[in-house]
Amino acid sequence: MTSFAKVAEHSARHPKPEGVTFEYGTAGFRTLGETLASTVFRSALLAALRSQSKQGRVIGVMITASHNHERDNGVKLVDPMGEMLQQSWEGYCTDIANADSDAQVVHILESIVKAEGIDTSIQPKVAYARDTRPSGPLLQAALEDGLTALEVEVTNYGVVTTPQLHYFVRCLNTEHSSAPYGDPTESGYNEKYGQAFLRLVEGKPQPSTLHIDAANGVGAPQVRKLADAIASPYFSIDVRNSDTETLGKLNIDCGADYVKSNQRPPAGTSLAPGGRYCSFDGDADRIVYYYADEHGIFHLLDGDKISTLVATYLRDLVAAAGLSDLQVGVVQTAYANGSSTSYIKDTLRLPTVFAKTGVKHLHHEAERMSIGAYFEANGHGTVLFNPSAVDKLQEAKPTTPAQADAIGRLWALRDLINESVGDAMSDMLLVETILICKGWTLAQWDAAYTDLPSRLLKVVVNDRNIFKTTNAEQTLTSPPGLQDVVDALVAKFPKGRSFVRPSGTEDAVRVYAEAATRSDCDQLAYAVAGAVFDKAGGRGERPAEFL
Ligand code: G16
Repeated sequence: MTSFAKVAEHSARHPKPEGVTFEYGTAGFRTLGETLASTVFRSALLAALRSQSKQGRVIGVMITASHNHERDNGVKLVDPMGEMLQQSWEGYCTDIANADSDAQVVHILESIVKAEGIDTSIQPKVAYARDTRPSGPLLQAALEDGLTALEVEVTNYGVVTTPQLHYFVRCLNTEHSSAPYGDPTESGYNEKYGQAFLRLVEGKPQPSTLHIDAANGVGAPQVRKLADAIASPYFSIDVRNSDTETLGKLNIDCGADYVKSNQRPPAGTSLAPGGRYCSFDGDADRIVYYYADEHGIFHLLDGDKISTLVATYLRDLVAAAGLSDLQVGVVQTAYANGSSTSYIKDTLRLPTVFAKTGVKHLHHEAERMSIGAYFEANGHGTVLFNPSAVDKLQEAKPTTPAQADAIGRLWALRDLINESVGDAMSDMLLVETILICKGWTLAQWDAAYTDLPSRLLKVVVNDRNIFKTTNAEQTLTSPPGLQDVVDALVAKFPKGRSFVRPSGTEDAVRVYAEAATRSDCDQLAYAVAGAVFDKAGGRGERPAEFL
């Protein structure tokens, strides 16, 4: 029987900072690392209850702030199949993080037990890990104190990528089932994905070296271990921005978020024409590719390009396997480039739906499809095989060697993909597989369609909570009147599109714009950002580069 007797005493060691309000946002709590100890301690308590509410299955806790600045940190809970925490529990997380006293922390735990009908005699189990941030060890200690207070059975995975922790949780919870996901260890991860990759590419022409920008984060050591496990010329890599020791380097002037937002290579990287490049973010859950053409012009292959590449490949394999009733679909967010959406609908003729930002939203939409590819433009995403699709693959009776080959490749692809969450390393192997099988350069991949020029800006405001949206975050309902201003600006530019939404991971409002030309796009983006700044309490410098 779990007792809350020790909770108040342990909680007193991690006082909540005064005047700070915490919110479980797009991907858990994210804010200055130095303010987070109480929140991480309390997240441990909730993870224990969540485990008991799931009959003692393992819940994951990841300490990371992913793409954010190094001084930030964060914590999120991972549900038993490696997916993001069920949304109905996010409110509990926010409530307990903001409890004003140790007694209130206990009171909230008791009320959750009652509301969820939790059997507290069940042994809770939690697996946890952290990224390379300097505040990580202290926050880990706070987490461990919370787990100790509730006598949780723990597995500490140390410093790993966020998607690895998601994978471990899924493996731990399926270990003794009829469909074990894999061995819940780093070497099990490398073995599973590495072997699937080799099964798919062996016998094809070998690719040139892939230059990987690891954002000076945990992806650097982990991708090297993956390469050691693969030990094949099919995966020849050169890892850059791999300094996880020097303070102040994580995600700075490098990494997937920098490359996508600035639409240029990491600082200090000169791209050789024909070379192959990609960037992870700080915890390796996002990936984007890029290259320079023969004129030295930079070209970005972002999450939209990855999803169209993957969806096309899966669609063709399903057809070659003779499984015409298996429908491949694509899930995007409002950030998807308009050209990619048109390409999916009009050229690929695949169903596509829009979800709110945050992989948790895309994941749920993709679960409804037979085979659902979901990617955010920022490079975060994966592919899900619905159980009915898996059944159809199992029942398939190939009548030709070509059909048998396609079915075998679909099985191998399923082993190659981290279905629990978007994963830079697994996604990279997936992209590499498709490029190797097609014998494509990055430029050939890029040729499918041309992106509309786009721009993503951040505006810092006094209170981003006044921003409310609807229509998959494409329309503002608050502050009053601001959407009308955005609409009027958009109407001035051919193929113009713009929207404004509050970030769930940073203290800022995001402004996205696209239009037919680079100049129009930038004018639109800065005009909308200026309107946000003027009408909704902008702080600091007004965004006005082009006005
Ligand atoms: C997280 C989420 C992503 C989301 C991104 C930005 O990424 O996992 O789904 O797109 O934040 O969210 P927002 O615009 O709300 O700040 P990461 O890589 O930081 O975990």
